[in-house]
Amino acid sequence: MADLQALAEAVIAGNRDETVRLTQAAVDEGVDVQDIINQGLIAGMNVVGEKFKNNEFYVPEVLIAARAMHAGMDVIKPLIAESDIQPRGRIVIGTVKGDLHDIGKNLVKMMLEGGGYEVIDLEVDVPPEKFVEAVNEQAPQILALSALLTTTMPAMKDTIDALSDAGVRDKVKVMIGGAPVTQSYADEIGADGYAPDAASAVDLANSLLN
Ligand code: B1M
Repeated sequence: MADLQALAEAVIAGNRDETVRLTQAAVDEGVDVQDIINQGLIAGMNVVGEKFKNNEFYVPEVLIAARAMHAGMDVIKPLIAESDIQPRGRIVIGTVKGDLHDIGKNLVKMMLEGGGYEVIDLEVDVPPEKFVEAVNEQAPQILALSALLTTTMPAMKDTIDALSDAGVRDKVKVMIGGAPVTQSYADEIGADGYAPDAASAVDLANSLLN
C-alpha cells in the first residue's frame, strides 16, 4: 500500500531518489494525485518549514528538501496537467529593482510551491513597471516582493505606488520580506503583509487568500 507518510519523510530527509520512488509507487497504485501532493509532498515541506522556523533546519536542509519535493512533483506533473487540479493560487515573485540577492527569494518561492501555489518568478532587479506588467498579464492573487538591501527597500514602495498609478492595486495582495524588512515598514508603505522567513511566507499567503 502507498505510504504517503514515508513519502513526506523522504521529502523532509531531502532524499530525492526515495521521494521519486515513493511518488511513482503511489501513482502506480492509483492513489489520488491530490492526496500524493497534500499528504506526501506538501505535508513534508510543511514539516521542513516548521523546522526551519524553529532553527532545527538551516538553509542547506531546506534547499535539499525542496529539491526532493520538486523531483516528486516532476513525477506527477503530467498527471496534474491531465486532471482538473487547481493550484491554491498564483503568485508573482521577484527581488525589487537594484537588488541582486536571490537566495532568500528562491527559498520563499520553493516553500510557496511546496505549499501548493503556482509561482511565476521574475528573478532579480525587477523594476516596478515589470511587476505591474506581470500583474496585468498573469493576474496573480499575490505579488511577493523581496529586498535584501536597505537601499532597495524604497523600490517596494515604488512598486506599490506603480500598481496604484496603473489602477491595479486592488487586484492583487502585496506581501514583502527580506532581511532588512519589517512589519512596520510593510504598514508604512501599504503592503498587505510581511513575512520574516520562507515558511511564514506560506502561512501569510494562505491568510491573505482567506
Ligand atoms: Co550582499 N549584502 N551585497 N551579496 N549579502 C548583504 C545583504 C549584507 C547584509 C552584507 C553585510 O554588509 N553584512 C549587505 C546589506 C547591508 C544593508 O543594506 N543593510 C549586503 C551588501 C551591502 C551587498 C553589496 C552592496 C556589496 C557590494 O557590492 N558592496 C552588493 C549589492 C548587489 C546588489 O544587490 N545590487 C551585494 C552582493 C552580494 C552577492 C552578489 C555577493 C551575494 C548575493 C548572491 C545571491 O543572492 N545570488 C550576497 C550575499 C550572499 C549576501 C549575504 C552574505 C547573504 C544573503 C543571503 O542569501 N542570506 C548578506 C549578509 C548576511 O545576510 N549574512 C548580504 C540567506 C537567505 C536565505 O536569507 O535573503 O534574508 P535572506 O532570506 C530570508 C528572509 O529574509 C526571508 O526568507 C528568507 C528565508 O528565510 N525573505 C522573505 C526573503 N525574501 C522574502 C520575501 C518574502 C518573505 C520572506 O515575501 C515576499
